Amino acid sequence: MLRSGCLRTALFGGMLFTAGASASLAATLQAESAVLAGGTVAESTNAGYHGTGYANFPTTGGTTTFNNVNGEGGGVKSVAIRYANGTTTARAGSLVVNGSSTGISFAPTGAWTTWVTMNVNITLNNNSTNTIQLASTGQDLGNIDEITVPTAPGNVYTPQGYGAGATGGSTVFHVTNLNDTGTGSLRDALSASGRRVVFDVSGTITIASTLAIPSNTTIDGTTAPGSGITVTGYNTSMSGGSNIVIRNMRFREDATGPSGKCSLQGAPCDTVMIDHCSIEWGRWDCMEFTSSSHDITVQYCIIGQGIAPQYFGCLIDAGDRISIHHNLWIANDNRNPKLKGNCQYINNVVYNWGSAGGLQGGHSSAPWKSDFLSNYFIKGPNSGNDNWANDCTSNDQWYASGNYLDLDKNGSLNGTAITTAQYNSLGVTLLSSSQHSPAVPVTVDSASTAVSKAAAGNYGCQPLDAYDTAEIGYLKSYGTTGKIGK
Ligand SMILES: [Ca+2]
Ligand SMILES: [Ca+2]
Repeated sequence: MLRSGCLRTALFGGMLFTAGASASLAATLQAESAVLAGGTVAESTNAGYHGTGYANFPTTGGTTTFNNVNGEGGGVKSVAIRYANGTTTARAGSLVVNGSSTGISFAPTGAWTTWVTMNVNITLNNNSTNTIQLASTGQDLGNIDEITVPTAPGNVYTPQGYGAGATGGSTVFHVTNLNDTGTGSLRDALSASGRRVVFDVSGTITIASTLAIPSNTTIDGTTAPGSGITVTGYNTSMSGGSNIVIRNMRFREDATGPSGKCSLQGAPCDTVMIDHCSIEWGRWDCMEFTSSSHDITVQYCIIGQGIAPQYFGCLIDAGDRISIHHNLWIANDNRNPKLKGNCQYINNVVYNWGSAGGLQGGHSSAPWKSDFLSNYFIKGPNSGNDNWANDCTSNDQWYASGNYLDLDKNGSLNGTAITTAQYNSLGVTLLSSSQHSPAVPVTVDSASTAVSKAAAGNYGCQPLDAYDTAEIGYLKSYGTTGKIGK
Protein backbone atom coordinates (compact mmCIF):
# COMPACT_ATOMS: atom_id res chain seq x y z
CA MET A 1 0.00 0.00 0.00
CA LEU A 2 1.04 3.58 -0.52
CA ARG A 3 2.05 5.10 2.78
CA SER A 4 2.74 8.60 1.60
CA GLY A 5 2.66 10.48 -1.63
CA CYS A 6 5.35 12.08 -3.70
CA LEU A 7 8.40 12.58 -1.50
CA ARG A 8 10.52 14.20 -4.12
CA THR A 9 10.77 14.47 -7.84
CA ALA A 10 14.17 13.99 -9.29
CA LEU A 11 15.98 13.11 -12.44
CA PHE A 12 17.85 9.85 -12.17
CA GLY A 13 20.96 9.36 -14.19
CA GLY A 14 23.63 6.73 -14.44
CA MET A 15 21.47 3.92 -13.16
CA LEU A 16 23.85 1.11 -13.92
CA PHE A 17 22.26 -1.42 -11.62
CA THR A 18 21.96 -5.04 -12.58
CA ALA A 19 18.90 -6.77 -11.26
CA GLY A 20 19.82 -9.81 -9.25
CA ALA A 21 23.42 -8.86 -8.52
CA SER A 22 23.96 -9.24 -4.81
CA ALA A 23 25.93 -6.02 -4.50
CA SER A 24 23.39 -3.89 -6.35
CA LEU A 25 21.60 -1.20 -4.44
CA ALA A 26 18.46 -1.33 -6.50
CA ALA A 27 16.64 -3.30 -9.16
CA THR A 28 15.30 -1.31 -12.09
CA LEU A 29 12.38 -2.81 -14.01
CA GLN A 30 11.46 -1.47 -17.46
CA ALA A 31 7.79 -0.75 -18.05
CA GLU A 32 8.00 -1.82 -21.70
CA SER A 33 9.05 -5.28 -20.48
CA ALA A 34 6.25 -5.53 -17.90
CA VAL A 35 2.82 -7.03 -18.52
CA LEU A 36 0.82 -4.44 -20.50
CA ALA A 37 -2.94 -4.88 -20.69
CA GLY A 38 -6.23 -3.05 -21.26
CA GLY A 39 -4.94 -1.05 -24.18
CA THR A 40 -1.60 -0.01 -22.66
CA VAL A 41 1.08 -0.14 -25.33
CA ALA A 42 4.86 -0.07 -25.44
CA GLU A 43 6.16 2.98 -27.31
CA SER A 44 9.51 4.56 -28.11
CA THR A 45 8.37 7.80 -29.75
CA ASN A 46 9.53 10.29 -27.12
CA ALA A 47 13.28 10.32 -26.49
CA GLY A 48 15.00 10.13 -23.14
CA TYR A 49 13.57 6.85 -21.91
CA HIS A 50 15.70 4.10 -20.42
CA GLY A 51 15.75 0.61 -21.85
CA THR A 52 13.89 0.24 -25.14
CA GLY A 53 10.80 2.35 -24.51
CA TYR A 54 7.98 3.10 -22.12
CA ALA A 55 4.34 2.26 -21.42
CA ASN A 56 1.64 4.54 -22.83
CA PHE A 57 -1.77 4.18 -21.17
CA PRO A 58 -5.30 4.58 -22.61
CA THR A 59 -7.75 6.90 -20.86
CA THR A 60 -9.17 4.18 -18.70
CA GLY A 61 -8.66 0.54 -17.90
CA GLY A 62 -5.04 0.27 -18.95
CA THR A 63 -2.52 -1.48 -16.74
CA THR A 64 1.20 -2.02 -16.49
CA THR A 65 2.02 -4.86 -14.09
CA PHE A 66 5.41 -5.69 -12.63
CA ASN A 67 5.32 -9.25 -11.35
CA ASN A 68 7.67 -11.08 -8.99
CA VAL A 69 9.15 -7.86 -7.62
CA ASN A 70 11.82 -8.61 -5.03
CA GLY A 71 11.03 -7.02 -1.68
CA GLU A 72 14.04 -8.71 -0.06
CA GLY A 73 13.32 -8.65 3.65
CA GLY A 74 10.05 -6.81 3.14
CA GLY A 75 8.92 -3.57 4.72
CA VAL A 76 8.50 -0.02 3.54
CA LYS A 77 10.59 0.70 0.45
CA SER A 78 11.06 3.98 -1.36
CA VAL A 79 10.24 2.93 -4.91
CA ALA A 80 11.14 5.31 -7.73
CA ILE A 81 8.79 5.65 -10.71
CA ARG A 82 10.30 7.31 -13.79
CA TYR A 83 7.72 8.96 -16.00
CA ALA A 84 6.88 11.88 -18.30
CA ASN A 85 3.71 13.95 -18.45
CA GLY A 86 3.85 16.48 -21.26
CA THR A 87 0.52 18.10 -20.42
CA THR A 88 0.05 21.04 -18.10
CA THR A 89 -2.05 19.23 -15.51
CA ALA A 90 -1.44 16.34 -13.16
CA ARG A 91 -2.81 12.98 -14.22
CA ALA A 92 -4.23 10.63 -11.64
CA GLY A 93 -4.65 6.87 -11.59
CA SER A 94 -4.17 3.90 -9.34
CA LEU A 95 -1.19 2.20 -7.79
CA VAL A 96 -2.02 -1.39 -6.87
CA VAL A 97 0.48 -3.17 -4.63
CA ASN A 98 -0.24 -6.83 -3.96
CA GLY A 99 -3.91 -6.23 -4.70
CA SER A 100 -4.29 -3.16 -2.54
CA SER A 101 -5.17 -0.05 -4.54
CA THR A 102 -4.51 3.58 -3.78
CA GLY A 103 -4.47 6.80 -5.77
CA ILE A 104 -1.37 8.14 -7.44
CA SER A 105 -0.85 11.40 -9.33
CA PHE A 106 1.77 12.31 -11.89
CA ALA A 107 2.66 16.00 -11.98
CA PRO A 108 3.43 17.68 -15.33
CA THR A 109 7.08 17.37 -16.35
CA GLY A 110 7.03 20.10 -19.01
CA ALA A 111 7.40 17.89 -22.06
CA TRP A 112 6.87 14.28 -23.13
CA THR A 113 10.63 14.00 -23.52
CA THR A 114 11.27 15.26 -19.99
CA TRP A 115 11.47 12.25 -17.70
CA VAL A 116 11.47 12.59 -13.94
CA THR A 117 11.51 10.20 -11.02
CA MET A 118 8.89 10.22 -8.29
CA ASN A 119 9.49 8.25 -5.12
CA VAL A 120 6.64 6.57 -3.31
CA ASN A 121 6.83 4.62 -0.07
CA ILE A 122 5.42 1.15 -0.70
CA THR A 123 5.16 -1.75 1.72
CA LEU A 124 6.53 -4.89 0.10
CA ASN A 125 6.55 -8.50 1.24
CA ASN A 126 9.53 -10.82 1.53
CA ASN A 127 11.48 -11.89 -1.53
CA SER A 128 10.20 -12.00 -5.13
CA THR A 129 6.55 -12.28 -4.24
CA ASN A 130 5.28 -8.80 -4.96
CA THR A 131 3.09 -7.39 -7.71
CA ILE A 132 3.16 -3.67 -8.46
CA GLN A 133 0.62 -2.37 -10.94
CA LEU A 134 -0.11 1.07 -12.35
CA ALA A 135 -3.58 1.58 -13.81
CA SER A 136 -5.35 4.37 -15.69
CA THR A 137 -8.73 5.18 -14.20
CA GLY A 138 -10.21 8.03 -16.21
CA GLN A 139 -7.08 9.85 -17.33
CA ASP A 140 -4.32 8.33 -19.41
CA LEU A 141 -1.67 8.75 -16.70
CA GLY A 142 1.84 9.69 -17.70
CA ASN A 143 4.09 7.59 -19.85
CA ILE A 144 5.83 5.19 -17.48
CA ASP A 145 9.47 4.40 -18.25
CA GLU A 146 10.62 2.23 -15.35
CA ILE A 147 10.41 1.58 -11.64
CA THR A 148 13.38 1.16 -9.33
CA VAL A 149 13.03 -0.92 -6.19
CA PRO A 150 15.68 -0.60 -3.48
CA THR A 151 17.14 -3.92 -2.44
CA ALA A 152 19.81 -3.04 0.09
CA PRO A 153 19.44 -1.83 3.69
CA GLY A 154 20.97 1.51 2.82
CA ASN A 155 18.15 2.25 0.43
CA VAL A 156 15.42 1.82 2.96
CA TYR A 157 15.04 5.29 4.39
CA THR A 158 13.29 5.53 7.73
CA PRO A 159 14.24 8.90 9.18
CA GLN A 160 13.70 9.02 12.92
CA GLY A 161 14.61 11.25 15.82
CA TYR A 162 15.38 14.95 15.95
CA GLY A 163 16.96 15.10 12.48
CA ALA A 164 13.99 13.49 10.75
CA GLY A 165 12.65 16.88 9.73
CA ALA A 166 15.63 17.57 7.48
CA THR A 167 14.50 17.71 3.86
CA GLY A 168 17.80 18.70 2.23
CA GLY A 169 17.82 19.99 -1.33
CA SER A 170 15.65 19.25 -4.37
CA THR A 171 17.46 20.59 -7.44
CA VAL A 172 19.15 17.52 -8.86
CA PHE A 173 22.87 17.79 -9.59
CA HIS A 174 24.72 14.87 -11.13
CA VAL A 175 28.27 14.13 -9.99
CA THR A 176 29.86 12.73 -13.13
CA ASN A 177 33.50 12.18 -12.09
CA LEU A 178 35.69 11.46 -9.07
CA ASN A 179 37.77 14.66 -9.35
CA ASP A 180 38.46 16.85 -6.33
CA THR A 181 37.48 20.03 -8.19
CA GLY A 182 36.01 21.19 -11.46
CA THR A 183 32.85 20.63 -13.45
CA GLY A 184 30.91 17.57 -12.44
CA SER A 185 32.87 16.99 -9.21
CA LEU A 186 31.32 16.58 -5.79
CA ARG A 187 32.86 19.91 -4.78
CA ASP A 188 31.18 21.49 -7.80
CA ALA A 189 27.89 19.91 -6.72
CA LEU A 190 28.28 21.50 -3.27
CA SER A 191 29.07 24.97 -4.62
CA ALA A 192 25.45 26.09 -4.27
CA SER A 193 22.68 25.33 -1.79
CA GLY A 194 19.35 23.72 -2.58
CA ARG A 195 20.74 20.73 -4.40
CA ARG A 196 20.04 17.03 -4.29
CA VAL A 197 23.39 15.52 -5.22
CA VAL A 198 23.24 12.20 -7.08
CA PHE A 199 26.10 10.14 -8.47
CA ASP A 200 26.57 8.75 -11.96
CA VAL A 201 29.89 7.24 -10.87
CA SER A 202 31.23 5.25 -7.96
CA GLY A 203 34.65 5.06 -6.34
CA THR A 204 36.95 7.18 -4.19
CA ILE A 205 37.02 10.98 -4.26
CA THR A 206 40.32 12.21 -2.79
CA ILE A 207 40.03 15.79 -1.55
CA ALA A 208 42.98 18.08 -0.84
CA SER A 209 41.12 20.72 1.15
CA THR A 210 38.02 20.96 3.33
CA LEU A 211 34.87 19.90 1.51
CA ALA A 212 32.11 22.23 2.70
CA ILE A 213 28.44 21.25 2.55
CA PRO A 214 26.05 24.22 2.26
CA SER A 215 22.59 24.49 3.76
CA ASN A 216 19.61 22.80 2.12
CA THR A 217 21.61 19.98 0.60
CA THR A 218 20.98 16.28 0.07
CA ILE A 219 23.92 14.01 -0.75
CA ASP A 220 22.33 10.75 -1.85
CA GLY A 221 24.98 8.06 -2.13
CA THR A 222 22.28 5.46 -2.75
CA THR A 223 22.25 6.68 -6.35
CA ALA A 224 25.89 5.70 -6.94
CA PRO A 225 26.25 2.51 -8.94
CA GLY A 226 28.31 -0.43 -7.73
CA SER A 227 30.36 0.03 -4.60
CA GLY A 228 29.31 3.60 -3.76
CA ILE A 229 31.27 6.73 -2.91
CA THR A 230 34.17 7.25 -0.48
CA VAL A 231 35.41 10.77 0.33
CA THR A 232 38.95 10.73 1.71
CA GLY A 233 42.08 12.84 2.19
CA TYR A 234 40.71 15.78 4.16
CA ASN A 235 37.78 16.78 6.35
CA THR A 236 34.19 17.33 5.26
CA SER A 237 32.40 20.16 7.03
CA MET A 238 28.76 21.08 7.62
CA SER A 239 29.76 24.05 9.78
CA GLY A 240 27.25 26.87 9.52
CA GLY A 241 24.90 24.59 7.62
CA SER A 242 21.23 23.86 8.19
CA ASN A 243 18.87 21.31 6.66
CA ILE A 244 21.29 18.68 5.36
CA VAL A 245 20.57 15.04 4.48
CA ILE A 246 23.50 12.67 3.84
CA ARG A 247 22.77 9.06 2.94
CA ASN A 248 24.92 6.06 2.14
CA MET A 249 28.33 7.74 1.95
CA ARG A 250 31.80 6.99 3.35
CA PHE A 251 33.80 9.83 4.89
CA ARG A 252 37.42 8.95 5.77
CA GLU A 253 39.67 11.91 6.42
CA ASP A 254 42.87 9.85 6.79
CA ALA A 255 46.39 10.96 7.78
CA THR A 256 46.65 13.50 4.96
CA GLY A 257 44.02 15.66 6.67
CA PRO A 258 44.59 18.24 9.42
CA SER A 259 45.29 16.66 12.81
CA GLY A 260 42.65 18.80 14.53
CA LYS A 261 39.84 17.93 12.12
CA CYS A 262 37.30 15.17 11.65
CA SER A 263 36.02 13.12 8.76
CA LEU A 264 32.59 14.76 9.11
CA GLN A 265 31.90 17.69 11.36
CA GLY A 266 29.54 20.55 12.11
CA ALA A 267 30.56 23.48 14.29
CA PRO A 268 27.75 24.27 14.44
CA CYS A 269 25.10 22.72 12.25
CA ASP A 270 21.42 22.00 12.68
CA THR A 271 18.55 20.02 11.18
CA VAL A 272 20.79 17.25 9.90
CA MET A 273 20.13 13.62 8.98
CA ILE A 274 23.09 11.25 8.63
CA ASP A 275 21.79 7.86 7.46
CA HIS A 276 23.71 4.68 6.59
CA CYS A 277 27.11 6.36 6.43
CA SER A 278 30.58 5.06 7.32
CA ILE A 279 32.45 7.80 9.16
CA GLU A 280 35.98 6.70 9.85
CA TRP A 281 39.69 7.52 9.83
CA GLY A 282 39.14 10.88 11.55
CA ARG A 283 42.16 12.47 13.17
CA TRP A 284 40.69 14.45 16.07
CA ASP A 285 37.44 12.56 16.11
CA CYS A 286 35.79 10.68 13.28
CA MET A 287 32.77 12.96 13.71
CA GLU A 288 31.93 16.12 15.66
CA PHE A 289 28.86 18.17 16.45
CA THR A 290 29.93 21.18 18.48
CA SER A 291 29.14 24.84 19.19
CA SER A 292 25.48 24.31 20.08
CA SER A 293 24.59 22.11 17.11
CA HIS A 294 21.00 20.90 17.35
CA ASP A 295 18.21 18.81 15.81
CA ILE A 296 20.42 16.07 14.42
CA THR A 297 20.05 12.34 13.79
CA VAL A 298 22.90 9.90 13.19
CA GLN A 299 21.34 6.52 12.34
CA TYR A 300 22.44 3.15 10.92
CA CYS A 301 26.04 4.36 10.69
CA ILE A 302 29.46 2.92 11.46
CA ILE A 303 31.66 5.37 13.35
CA GLY A 304 35.03 3.78 13.75
CA GLN A 305 38.71 3.34 13.08
CA GLY A 306 39.66 6.75 14.44
CA ILE A 307 43.32 7.45 13.66
CA ALA A 308 46.22 9.44 15.15
CA PRO A 309 46.62 11.57 17.09
CA GLN A 310 43.43 10.85 19.09
CA TYR A 311 41.78 7.71 17.71
CA PHE A 312 38.42 9.03 18.94
CA GLY A 313 34.91 8.33 17.68
CA CYS A 314 32.75 11.43 18.08
CA LEU A 315 32.62 14.64 20.06
CA ILE A 316 29.24 16.09 20.92
CA ASP A 317 29.92 19.38 22.70
CA ALA A 318 27.02 21.51 23.87
CA GLY A 319 24.59 19.74 21.53
CA ASP A 320 20.84 19.85 21.91
CA ARG A 321 18.18 17.49 20.53
CA ILE A 322 20.57 14.97 19.04
CA SER A 323 19.43 11.42 18.22
CA ILE A 324 22.16 8.81 17.96
CA HIS A 325 20.47 5.50 17.26
CA HIS A 326 21.29 2.15 15.66
CA ASN A 327 25.00 2.71 15.08
CA LEU A 328 28.13 0.59 15.37
CA TRP A 329 31.04 2.24 17.21
CA ILE A 330 34.16 0.21 16.63
CA ALA A 331 37.96 0.47 16.79
CA ASN A 332 37.93 3.90 18.46
CA ASP A 333 40.08 4.45 21.54
CA ASN A 334 37.32 6.43 23.29
CA ARG A 335 34.41 8.86 22.70
CA ASN A 336 31.77 6.55 21.36
CA PRO A 337 30.76 9.38 21.58
CA LYS A 338 31.66 12.03 24.17
CA LEU A 339 28.09 12.65 25.26
CA LYS A 340 28.10 16.32 26.21
CA GLY A 341 24.62 17.26 25.07
CA ASN A 342 20.91 16.58 25.39
CA CYS A 343 20.75 13.38 23.40
CA GLN A 344 18.91 10.24 22.56
CA TYR A 345 21.50 7.46 22.73
CA ILE A 346 19.57 4.38 21.61
CA ASN A 347 20.50 0.94 20.24
CA ASN A 348 24.17 1.69 19.77
CA VAL A 349 26.71 -1.11 19.73
CA VAL A 350 30.14 -0.20 21.11
CA TYR A 351 32.88 -2.72 20.41
CA ASN A 352 36.54 -2.83 21.41
CA TRP A 353 37.23 0.50 23.05
CA GLY A 354 40.85 1.24 23.84
CA SER A 355 42.87 2.59 26.71
CA ALA A 356 40.41 5.10 28.16
CA GLY A 357 36.94 3.66 27.75
CA GLY A 358 33.85 3.28 25.62
CA LEU A 359 31.41 6.12 25.96
CA GLN A 360 32.81 9.29 27.47
CA GLY A 361 30.59 11.36 29.70
CA GLY A 362 30.28 15.11 29.30
CA HIS A 363 31.90 15.79 32.69
CA SER A 364 30.63 19.30 32.14
CA SER A 365 29.98 22.24 34.43
CA ALA A 366 26.41 22.27 33.05
CA PRO A 367 23.87 19.44 33.26
CA TRP A 368 23.05 17.43 30.12
CA LYS A 369 20.05 15.16 29.98
CA SER A 370 19.99 12.09 27.77
CA ASP A 371 17.84 9.04 27.16
CA PHE A 372 20.25 6.10 27.29
CA LEU A 373 18.33 3.10 25.98
CA SER A 374 19.12 -0.49 24.96
CA ASN A 375 22.75 -0.06 23.98
CA TYR A 376 25.29 -2.89 24.06
CA PHE A 377 28.90 -2.40 25.18
CA ILE A 378 31.23 -5.25 24.23
CA LYS A 379 34.83 -5.35 25.41
CA GLY A 380 37.45 -6.30 22.82
CA PRO A 381 41.11 -7.31 22.70
CA ASN A 382 42.30 -3.69 22.76
CA SER A 383 40.09 -2.64 25.66
CA GLY A 384 42.57 -1.82 28.38
CA ASN A 385 39.99 -1.83 31.14
CA ASP A 386 36.35 -2.45 31.99
CA ASN A 387 35.43 1.21 31.45
CA TRP A 388 32.39 0.84 29.18
CA ALA A 389 31.81 4.50 30.16
CA ASN A 390 34.24 6.97 31.66
CA ASP A 391 34.68 10.62 32.64
CA CYS A 392 31.15 10.99 33.99
CA THR A 393 29.96 13.32 36.75
CA SER A 394 26.61 14.10 38.37
CA ASN A 395 25.96 16.52 35.51
CA ASP A 396 25.71 13.51 33.19
CA GLN A 397 22.00 12.93 33.73
CA TRP A 398 20.60 9.83 32.07
CA TYR A 399 17.31 8.07 31.81
CA ALA A 400 18.87 4.63 31.39
CA SER A 401 17.07 1.43 30.49
CA GLY A 402 17.77 -1.86 28.72
CA ASN A 403 21.55 -1.44 28.36
CA TYR A 404 23.88 -4.45 28.30
CA LEU A 405 27.52 -5.09 28.98
CA ASP A 406 29.72 -8.00 27.86
CA LEU A 407 33.18 -7.89 29.40
CA ASP A 408 34.39 -11.48 29.20
CA LYS A 409 35.89 -11.52 25.67
CA ASN A 410 34.85 -15.15 25.33
CA GLY A 411 33.78 -15.18 21.68
CA SER A 412 30.06 -15.14 22.32
CA LEU A 413 27.51 -12.46 23.05
CA ASN A 414 26.48 -13.22 26.62
CA GLY A 415 26.34 -9.84 28.33
CA THR A 416 24.26 -8.87 31.32
CA ALA A 417 21.99 -5.93 31.98
CA ILE A 418 23.84 -2.92 33.33
CA THR A 419 22.78 -2.50 36.95
CA THR A 420 21.91 0.57 38.95
CA ALA A 421 25.06 -0.04 40.98
CA GLN A 422 27.12 0.03 37.78
CA TYR A 423 25.59 3.36 36.74
CA ASN A 424 26.12 4.72 40.23
CA SER A 425 29.77 3.73 40.15
CA LEU A 426 30.19 6.06 37.14
CA GLY A 427 28.88 8.98 39.18
CA VAL A 428 26.06 9.82 36.76
CA THR A 429 22.68 11.07 37.90
CA LEU A 430 19.94 8.61 36.99
CA LEU A 431 16.64 10.18 35.93
CA SER A 432 13.31 8.45 36.49
CA SER A 433 11.64 9.29 33.18
CA SER A 434 12.36 9.82 29.50
CA GLN A 435 13.62 13.28 28.62
CA HIS A 436 13.08 13.26 24.86
CA SER A 437 10.12 12.99 22.50
CA PRO A 438 11.00 14.08 18.96
CA ALA A 439 8.15 14.45 16.46
CA VAL A 440 9.25 11.23 14.75
CA PRO A 441 10.10 8.82 17.55
CA VAL A 442 12.99 6.39 17.43
CA THR A 443 12.02 2.71 17.27
CA VAL A 444 13.69 1.10 20.27
CA ASP A 445 14.90 -2.47 19.77
CA SER A 446 16.37 -4.64 22.46
CA ALA A 447 20.12 -4.32 22.95
CA SER A 448 20.65 -7.82 21.55
CA THR A 449 18.58 -7.00 18.46
CA ALA A 450 20.76 -3.93 17.94
CA VAL A 451 23.81 -6.21 17.94
CA SER A 452 22.13 -8.64 15.53
CA LYS A 453 21.44 -5.81 13.09
CA ALA A 454 25.00 -4.53 13.30
CA ALA A 455 26.42 -8.02 12.88
CA ALA A 456 24.23 -8.57 9.83
CA GLY A 457 26.00 -5.65 8.16
CA ASN A 458 22.97 -3.38 8.12
CA TYR A 459 24.84 -0.35 9.47
CA GLY A 460 27.23 1.82 7.50
CA CYS A 461 27.44 2.66 3.80
CA GLN A 462 25.91 -0.07 1.65
CA PRO A 463 27.21 -2.23 0.17
CA LEU A 464 29.90 -2.65 2.81
CA ASP A 465 33.43 -2.35 1.46
CA ALA A 466 36.45 -4.38 2.60
CA TYR A 467 37.26 -2.12 5.57
CA ASP A 468 33.74 -2.22 6.96
CA THR A 469 33.40 -5.92 6.25
CA ALA A 470 36.57 -6.52 8.29
CA GLU A 471 35.17 -4.47 11.17
CA ILE A 472 31.93 -6.47 11.15
CA GLY A 473 34.10 -9.59 11.34
CA TYR A 474 35.82 -8.23 14.43
CA LEU A 475 32.47 -7.46 16.03
CA LYS A 476 31.24 -10.99 15.37
CA SER A 477 34.29 -12.41 17.15
CA TYR A 478 32.73 -10.96 20.34
CA GLY A 479 35.90 -10.08 22.10
CA THR A 480 38.60 -12.12 20.44
CA THR A 481 39.67 -9.99 17.46
CA GLY A 482 39.92 -6.32 16.54
CA LYS A 483 42.24 -3.38 16.48
CA ILE A 484 42.24 0.35 17.20
CA GLY A 485 42.48 2.55 14.13
CA LYS A 486 42.42 1.60 10.47
CA1 LIG B 1 11.86 2.05 -20.24
CA1 LIG C 1 30.98 -12.52 25.84
